[in-house]
Amino acid sequence: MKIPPLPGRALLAAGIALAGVGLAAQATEFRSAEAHPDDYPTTLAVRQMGATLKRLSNGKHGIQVFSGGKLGTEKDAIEQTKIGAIAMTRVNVAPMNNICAATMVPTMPFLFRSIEHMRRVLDGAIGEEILKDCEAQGFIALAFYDSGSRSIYSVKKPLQSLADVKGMKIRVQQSDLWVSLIEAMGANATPMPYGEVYTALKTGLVDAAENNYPSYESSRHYEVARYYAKTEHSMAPEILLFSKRVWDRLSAQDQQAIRQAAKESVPYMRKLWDEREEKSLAAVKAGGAQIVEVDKASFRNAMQPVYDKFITDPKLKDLVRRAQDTK
Ligand code: GTR
Repeated sequence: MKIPPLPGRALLAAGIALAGVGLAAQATEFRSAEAHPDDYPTTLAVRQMGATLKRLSNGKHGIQVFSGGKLGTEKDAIEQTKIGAIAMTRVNVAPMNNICAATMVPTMPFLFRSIEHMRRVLDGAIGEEILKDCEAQGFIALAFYDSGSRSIYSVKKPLQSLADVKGMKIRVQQSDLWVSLIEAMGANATPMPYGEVYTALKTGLVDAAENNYPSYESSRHYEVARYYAKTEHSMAPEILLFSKRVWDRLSAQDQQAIRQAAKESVPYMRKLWDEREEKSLAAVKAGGAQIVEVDKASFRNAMQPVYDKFITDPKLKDLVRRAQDTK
């Protein structure tokens, strides 16, 4: 069937109008997608960014955050942002790995030696280059947010070394890199959206998943997967994406205000994050989770194939090398 061109275009225009994307001069509440609940550090940080933007634009622009995955999965939100149906989204870098190659760099297993190292790398030129790399794909990447380190949690038995992970079915984010990373551990990777993981763990569709403490707690995954093995295999951060399509319709002054508001939300987010990590750890322990120390080297030693497969392009090699060399 042939789709008539005019109504299609009219629909798109209506969609863009609904998205709150008007003329540059118009006041706008930019819609932003968020997978986490209202009290999560990422949600609070984007809300604070909205307040800063209000101030910087003399009340003209703000941000309306749709928390709890109301606007769909992270993959959907990225797609909606790309076409300009929504103006912004806060996602993890993982679902961007297949879209914007440079986002693979901060996802790489055991790349960062500590939270401080990660912050130094992402706050500097390397971080800027990675953000910039998403522009050609239709995204103005405004900032990184912390996401701590990710570890594997399982339903049936505690994991202590790589040998224990062999053959397990582990949920991963929707990223080829993540599939390979888990396969390099000798496990089977099952990619699926975040919102489906609780049920997948509960029904035995997967044996394990992996995440940081705040997500492990707020998603209540700890209620079904009680063994949290401190593999700390990746510090894949969060990323704040603005639609280039929407961006290009804004004045230089508005663009500058948005960039500044995003940057100003980063230290606030980090403060919330550090507090939340502690609170979440205490909450999952109180809720019956067991935190298990692991033979970390056994996991780290298995990761070379992931670097060999994904860090082949000279630009990515250079970014990884410079990140490793950052003191
Ligand atoms: C969380 C992250 C979410 C989402 C989730 C997942 O740590 O904050 O944006 O990516 O992980 O595993 O899907």
